[in-house]
Amino acid sequence: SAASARAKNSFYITTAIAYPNGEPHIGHAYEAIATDALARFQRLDGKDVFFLTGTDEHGQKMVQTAQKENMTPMDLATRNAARFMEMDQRLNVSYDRFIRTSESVHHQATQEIWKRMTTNDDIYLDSYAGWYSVRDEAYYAEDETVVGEDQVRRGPQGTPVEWVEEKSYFFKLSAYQDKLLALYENQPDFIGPDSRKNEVISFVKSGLKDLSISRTTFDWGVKVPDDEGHVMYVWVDALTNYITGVGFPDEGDANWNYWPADVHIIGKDIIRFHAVYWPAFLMSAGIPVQKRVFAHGFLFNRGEKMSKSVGNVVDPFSLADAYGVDQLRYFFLREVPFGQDGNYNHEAIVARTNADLANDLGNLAQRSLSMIGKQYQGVLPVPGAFSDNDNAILAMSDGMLEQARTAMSTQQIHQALNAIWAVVAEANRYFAGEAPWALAKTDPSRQQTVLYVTAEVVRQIAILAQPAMPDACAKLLDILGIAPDARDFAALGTRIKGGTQLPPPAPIFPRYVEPKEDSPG
Ligand code: ME8
Repeated sequence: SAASARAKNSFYITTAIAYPNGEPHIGHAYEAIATDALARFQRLDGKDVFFLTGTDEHGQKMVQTAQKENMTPMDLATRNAARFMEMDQRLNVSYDRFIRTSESVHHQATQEIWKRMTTNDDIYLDSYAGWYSVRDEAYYAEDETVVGEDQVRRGPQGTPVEWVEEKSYFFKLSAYQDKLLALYENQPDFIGPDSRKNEVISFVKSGLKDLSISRTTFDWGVKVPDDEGHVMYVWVDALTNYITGVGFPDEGDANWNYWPADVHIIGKDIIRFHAVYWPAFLMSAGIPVQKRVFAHGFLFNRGEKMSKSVGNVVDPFSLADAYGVDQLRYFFLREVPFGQDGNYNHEAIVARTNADLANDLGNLAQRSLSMIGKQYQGVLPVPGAFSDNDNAILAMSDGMLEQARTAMSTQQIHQALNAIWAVVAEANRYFAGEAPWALAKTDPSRQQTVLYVTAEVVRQIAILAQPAMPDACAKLLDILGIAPDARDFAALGTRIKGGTQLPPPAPIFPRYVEPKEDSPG
């Protein structure tokens, strides 16, 4: 059927939904950029992609921040959700839907999943007494907390916990221990990277307690059906965004075919919610579980964890202004092995921008295309017979797509870029070795072939680097005369056409030059 054909060719990817209790920070930008690169890659590879992002607007943290700012939680959420959308626009993040959990469709979806879990006999009323971190919006067992020298008790992520005692609904998480372990066993790709998978498996093996899933001491959240004195624990509603976003509970909604999600992209601090609680809720409600969760690492500014209290938060807007959007995107995706923690600082961003982009790719394109401009009036030469060197660089270039596919299928974005930049390096060696500038007089037909081969390799690089640098690659493809409908990965199966008139060349990757004032990194 059309629906199953589409289901087979579809790709559903999500970011975590951010707490809009403040402005977006660089960790949010990093996650959005990486998820966008993964989404763009699949689109260019012919998949029907749905990319969901948004904001997680309920919970005690939002209530407390709103109180401090003398606002309602709704006004605070609305103000900051707008900033998240601006960030996505600034960073060229190509989401299909931006969900806000305060939307009424989301309240309905969350009440529906709650009802289904109730029908499955997994929810009961009792009372909770234990530790809660408002900053993490997480319950912790006593043995997960420690009292520091400052006499403050903190949870495993270092955030303060407070004692909570109230009437509460519980989810029978303990009943899902074996089912979850079977899921990890039967679906070995369910959690990536492997280090996180091991962490989750040992957490589940250590024994699961039932989970408190409602609060009564504030009312900013999704109401519990038939018991309005309770609002749902924010994580129940937050996780449900992934199905609201594709039409749940309307299983006749065309977007419902995207479910189950191919991958949830999240940070390592929230793996437990996504790889333990979420599949348990879904199993309880009789909804297929997501295919995969991938946890990226944390970004640190010069080795320190960014936080407002430390005062080293660098906002994504100023970084984009300082270095350029594509330069910033490339830096994060190439520099930090996806799944590991990473550092960023001014010197590292400048080094990448100038070496990989301005020198290696930019100069190669600029030198070859300006030679075509000057010596051939901008007409891309028709090649003669290919030499062994020509065939070798073309073969290496033709091999990029499979390497990138393999890497991207497990979210190894940096590996895909490594494979592409290995060809950039080899193409520079080829160009220097063939020395086409010296061939103008001695062997013009050979010069024509070398310029053609170089243009073809640059075309392939530009097509494959689009997920990381959409705007710069579009400009590069413009000056190579590539039509807008010949820029997807299917176009890698053909060769650039010799004899075509190219537009005038223009520099694509400027060198970073230090401004007079202090730099923001
Ligand atoms: O956790 N480096 O929201 P959030 C990299 N609302 N990633 C980082 C980071 C850093 N320094 N700091 C945060 C929440 N992140 C919940 C999610 S999903 C149903 C609900 C990542 O605003 C973090 O790991 O605290 C998470 O994936 C995302 O940013 C949003 O974090």
